[in-house]
Amino acid sequence: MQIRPANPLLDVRDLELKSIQYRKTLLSMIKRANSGHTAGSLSCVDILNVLYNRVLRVDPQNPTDPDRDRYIHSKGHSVEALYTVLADRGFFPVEELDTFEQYGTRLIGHPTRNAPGVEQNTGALGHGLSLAVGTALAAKKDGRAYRVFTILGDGELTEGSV
Ligand SMILES: Cc1ncc(C[n+]2csc(CCOP(=O)(O)OP(=O)(O)O)c2C)c(N)n1
Repeated sequence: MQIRPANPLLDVRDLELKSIQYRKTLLSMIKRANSGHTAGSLSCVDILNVLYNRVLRVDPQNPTDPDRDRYIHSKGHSVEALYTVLADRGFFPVEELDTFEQYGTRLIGHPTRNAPGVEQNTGALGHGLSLAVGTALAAKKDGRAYRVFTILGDGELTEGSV
């Protein structure tokens, strides 16, 4: 498999600095759009930072590699954090974050696969876990070694489907 983790040379201090920048970026997006989920994005941005910059084997230049790890953003309302990290990883230009929630944008208020790097459409609370389990089962059936990650909100955990 060609895919490598983002940058194994990033140390904890580098990641801390990225988290500060990510927080500024996502707050700016929400302020500019006058719309968004501030708390939910701030609560998961550190996890996404470590996932995308240290853990996930994904390649922005080859986003459909069948062996890539999958991340499914079950708490889809916290989309600003996801877009911020995906842009920083190079899945799409950072400048595109300015189009968040604007008419015609790929970066609408919940994740869709129109946005490069987004694996699944999410936002209906509780559905992402099922998608993640199904994706993991597919890996087993296909004999592939990719890993599947998801994040759910605490309130989301009370959804019946979870
Ligand atoms: C099925 C469904 N019901 C309601 C909503 C509206 N909604 C979006 S976010 C949210 C609260 C989520 O709380 P939590 O899971 O604790 O997320 P966190 O605050 O940790 O980000 C609700 C009710 C939704 N997106 N989907």
